[in-house]
Amino acid sequence: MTNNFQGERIRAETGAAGLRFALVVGRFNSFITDRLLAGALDALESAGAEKDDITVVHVPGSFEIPLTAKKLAETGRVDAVIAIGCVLRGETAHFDYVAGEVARGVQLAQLDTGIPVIFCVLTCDTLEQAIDRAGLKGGNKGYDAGLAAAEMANLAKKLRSAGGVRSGKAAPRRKRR
Ligand code: INI
Repeated sequence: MTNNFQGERIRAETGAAGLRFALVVGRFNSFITDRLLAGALDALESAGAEKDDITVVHVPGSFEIPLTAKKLAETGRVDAVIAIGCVLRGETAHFDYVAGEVARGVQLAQLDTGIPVIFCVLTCDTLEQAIDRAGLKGGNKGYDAGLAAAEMANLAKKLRSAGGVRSGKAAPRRKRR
């Protein structure tokens, strides 16, 4: 159906050269978050990001991620932020509060600042599920987040730049007098 689409189609570059990134990493469940961080750094560097253009900030747990991500985005010195955490379901409702608030806060951080904040916070029922997503069966979600950060950084830049999007319907032509 989209094959014969005639309008404007925007695709962002996926390279990370010349772009600046900040990664906010929760120390809680660091056995998992360290691996997600390694995956994200691997993806960014494979995509061409320079080490000097990457800042890693450690915070106690996932609950602290949104404020830190927002402050980093507000500096105007990063093109994308990656939020890395791991929330594991325990026996109380704590999981629901932490998982819900980090998701909501990360979304608010990117909507409030206009800087993409990539959500790489695992919310799993078991440690095994988290391990699977941090380098084993399910791949490494940190790596995926690194790729998403590069693409979204490029897309946000493109949409910000003048003329990034065509203005929709062409203005009706004026008759020459
Ligand atoms: N933080 C996590 O990142 N993952 C968890 O699973 C978790 N649990 O289960 O409690 C967790 N709690 C700490 C929380 O993020 C804050 O650091 C803490 O409440 C201080 O504000």
